[in-house]
Amino acid sequence: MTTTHVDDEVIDSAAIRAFTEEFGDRATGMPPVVIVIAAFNEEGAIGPVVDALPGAVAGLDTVTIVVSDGSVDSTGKEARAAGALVCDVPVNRGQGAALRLGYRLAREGGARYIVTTDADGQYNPAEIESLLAPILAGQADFVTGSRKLGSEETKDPVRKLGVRVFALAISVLTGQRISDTTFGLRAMRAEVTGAVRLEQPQYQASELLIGVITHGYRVAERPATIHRRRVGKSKKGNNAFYAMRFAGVVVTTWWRERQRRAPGSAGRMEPAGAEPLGGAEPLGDGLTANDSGPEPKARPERGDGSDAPGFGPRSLKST
Ligand SMILES: Nc1nc2c(ncn2[C@@H]2O[C@H](COP(=O)(O)OP(=O)(O)O)[C@@H](O)[C@H]2O)c(=O)[nH]1
Ligand SMILES: [Mg+2]
Repeated sequence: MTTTHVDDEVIDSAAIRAFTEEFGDRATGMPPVVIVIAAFNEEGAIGPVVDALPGAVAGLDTVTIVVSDGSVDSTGKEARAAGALVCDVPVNRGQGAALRLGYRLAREGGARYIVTTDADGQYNPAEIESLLAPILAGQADFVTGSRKLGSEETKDPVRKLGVRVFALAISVLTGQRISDTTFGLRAMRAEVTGAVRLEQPQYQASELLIGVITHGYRVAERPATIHRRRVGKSKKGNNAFYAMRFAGVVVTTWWRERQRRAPGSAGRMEPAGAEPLGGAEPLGDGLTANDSGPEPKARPERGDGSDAPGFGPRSLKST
């Protein structure tokens, strides 16, 4: 479904209102680590995934938010039964729109760190801790898992080639060496999600990654595992369609970010999610009142990234 910015805001606001009414203090006083999952028709998969997530990571409590948009099965019911806070969106917009809303719920609810994973059991929850570690140590602001540094179950040569080609393309375009650009298991400081412009309704991974890099956040990779989907099938279409859409997002995001950073460009961006949900007071910069996490080396200006380093080659930060 195609929605305009105004439609999106109306849909998000209604969903946030319903979420806050349903979960009350749990929605406005989130623990430090919030795990966000976008789920679409993931009955049979989402319950075990939520069940397997850790209640604490590195000594920090977690909660899981599942954003289910337009699911016509029992995804929401199953996720609630497993203990997740579920945000039901009546229309299907895509994984990007769902994650954007989930980030907002987490950030404005007081999260310090946001972790993403998928509803289909392709990622290993035991690896969350190693992704969060560089952030907790103050060495990174955004950490993505990498199947190239870790392992993958698929034998599909086309998917494998796609991962390599997109990693090379984004590395060349941004100057940040990256080996896996579509890994769904990631960890980041919550403020990152409010600073980067997120507009892609479905193929969101490269928009987030390119935005994070071009805002000057410190990016790292950690070895991680990706399994084959065991229940249901991919919502992203076949390989050719996926690759085409993904390539389109890479090019348009790269160009948009280049324009934003061009000398003389106003480069204004709407901060995502202006209103706190109630519990946490935003302290400018997208930080919430309970944020005491490490500072980025050079904290980018919220929304305009004017102090971010250039697009040229940068030192290798991924490990
Ligand atoms: N809320 C929401 N989640 C989606 C949508 N499309 C995909 N997802 C979720 O995004 C995650 C990744 O999707 P998947 O189809 O497995 O993509 P793939 O792993 O890249 O092939 C899963 O948790 C899906 O349920 C959507 O339209 N809305
Ligand atoms: Mg999947």
